[in-house]
Amino acid sequence: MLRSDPYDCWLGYRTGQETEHPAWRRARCAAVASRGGSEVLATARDELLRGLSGVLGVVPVVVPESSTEPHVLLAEPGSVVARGVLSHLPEAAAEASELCVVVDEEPAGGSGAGRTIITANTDAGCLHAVFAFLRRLQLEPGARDLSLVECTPNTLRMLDHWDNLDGTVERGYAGSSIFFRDGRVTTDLSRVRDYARLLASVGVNGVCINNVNVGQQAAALLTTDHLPDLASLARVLRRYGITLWLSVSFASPIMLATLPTADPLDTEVRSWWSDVAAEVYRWIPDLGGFVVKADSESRPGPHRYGRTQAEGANMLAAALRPFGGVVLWRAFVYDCNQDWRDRSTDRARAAYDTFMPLDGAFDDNVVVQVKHTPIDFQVREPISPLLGALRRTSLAVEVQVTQEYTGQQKDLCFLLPQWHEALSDTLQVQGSTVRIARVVSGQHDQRPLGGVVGVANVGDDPSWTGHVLAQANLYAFGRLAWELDVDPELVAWEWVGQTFGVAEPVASTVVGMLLASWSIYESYTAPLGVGWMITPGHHYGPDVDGYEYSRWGTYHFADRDGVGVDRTVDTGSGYSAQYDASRAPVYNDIARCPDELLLFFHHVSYQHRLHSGKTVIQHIYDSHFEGVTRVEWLAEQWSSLEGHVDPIRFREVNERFQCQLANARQWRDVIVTYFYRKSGAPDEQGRSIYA
Ligand code: GCV
Repeated sequence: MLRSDPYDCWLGYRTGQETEHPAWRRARCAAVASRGGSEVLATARDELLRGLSGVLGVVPVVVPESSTEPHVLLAEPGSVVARGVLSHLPEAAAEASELCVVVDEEPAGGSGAGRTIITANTDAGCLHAVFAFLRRLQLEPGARDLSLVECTPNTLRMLDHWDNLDGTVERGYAGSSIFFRDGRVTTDLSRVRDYARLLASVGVNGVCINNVNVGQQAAALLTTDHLPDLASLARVLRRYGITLWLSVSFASPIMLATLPTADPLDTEVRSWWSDVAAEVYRWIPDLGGFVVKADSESRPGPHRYGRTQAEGANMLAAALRPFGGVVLWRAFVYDCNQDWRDRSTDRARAAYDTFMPLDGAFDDNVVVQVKHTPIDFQVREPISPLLGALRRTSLAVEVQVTQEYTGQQKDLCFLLPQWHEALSDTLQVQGSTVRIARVVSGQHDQRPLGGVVGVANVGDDPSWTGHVLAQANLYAFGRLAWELDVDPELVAWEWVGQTFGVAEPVASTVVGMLLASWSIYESYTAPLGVGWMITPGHHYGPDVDGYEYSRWGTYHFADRDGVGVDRTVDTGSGYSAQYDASRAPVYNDIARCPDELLLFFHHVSYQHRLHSGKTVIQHIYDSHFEGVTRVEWLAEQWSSLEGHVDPIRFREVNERFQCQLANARQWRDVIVTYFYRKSGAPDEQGRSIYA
């Protein structure tokens, strides 16, 4: 059994796989780092030595680059060796914003002599290549050749923290902020350093440390009261190839400078922002830029001044341009003061209605950050129609790693299958089929900026994520940001192998649990894509009508005859027409709409028959009863690993499953009872319902 500290996550480098394989012999014999020009290269060299000694259990000997001993060589970009390696790559690699390469040079006869060269096209890439090499070394102990090429087209691979300066984390389920405490940036940066290492190991290259809901306290991050501390923090991130970003309030000129307005076309406002940008970049020359939530959930924005989202974003972009900064402008703009009586307003429509008319109006250092779902990260929603529709605007797709609506890190829910299902698909763009990944990265429209942003799921909990198995979501986020259509099963194996080791029965048991978990979570919560049956405010556990008569635009319209939201063109809100030609007719047609999204697009009777052959009401009963049985299965699977997983992690995860079981039973009983009372339809299997 491998004993690992949960704090190390997947970087414990204790896989117990020492072998006498030739490739291993080479790694054991020697390691040569580059001459180590930049700080990132120095980090890469240190990590290589640390990884080799952790995995092999010996301290590698550092030999000169020219050594004839078998050795591992970290070749810095631009060096003769690196240029030689990169010039032999396939053409596809030329499109990459970053590429990592490992080449095993094995002389004929496979004696284990020769070199393993690790290199990349950038210094940060070298660090990512080291991690990729160490990953393969651990996961494929039998591989004769450890060569690999990994490229990413995504320039933005970033985590957004919803951390507040008082140390709380909005929608955080893993303790307090690792960045802020008592109104200030934390001074002990050791945890930030360890976090940066975790992120760099999966290629993340940006971190926005403060909540997009920026209040008075956080607005002051732009002042010299905080900038020296932020500069220290940026220095720590920089060593890991990660840039710092800040969320700013659109009303900052009013909040910090007592200007009477924040109108983006006002000259004084514009020059105030330019001065602020100059000061911020004086302290943090490589700041990524600003993240902005505007005109959303009571946050100020350009609409207050009769200006468009583009006018607002471009004003900030102009201030950041001289310093190479970028504005990440969120598309999460909607009216949160809706009247539930008014069925003509549909929150799902909001982002598209606001941003489509502005396609092409954003400056080239603005990236519009689009949640991957049209409303708000429910367990099941369709993909946002903006992805693929905005063609003259740089894009970043936003996913929620923190499990606000998917079990809050008490319930197991491995999210990569959810992200994969939406983002690995294709779209019809002007008659041709295009991969969403190419649109998001900017490749399809030759836009240099593009990528993926995740809402972070970590805090100061000893395991970072509260639920040890939720570490898999952080790992998976990095792999998704690198390669939008990465295979969830492969990633699950990678994470488990590096976290618990590759030995059985642990590896395949945990992989099986992870891969089943999203579908299990969906089965005992809101059915068939309808969403929003959660307890208002904290969003954990069921409250079917909790949001039904509220201002938030989140309704299910269940009555005695049926349930679901009519978003069709003829009789509903017309939302289905926002999709491309491959999706719009399918979603709009009750006969073709996929079962799992039926209630998102249609209001149907309880006796409506699904493609599965079941009626809607029977599906609700069956999925909720089965959901609980499947959670029992999860708990049993984990129990079966007692003695194979170290006691600390075993106990902690076990406790979470007890909590998940209670939650699933509550969901089942509330949902089946609610729909039985509404519909009066009996369960075909006569199970216990609280009539
Ligand atoms: C940061 C949802 C969450 C909010 C969050 C918001 C957003 O509404 O419940 O906590 O605010 O999304 O993405 O801005």
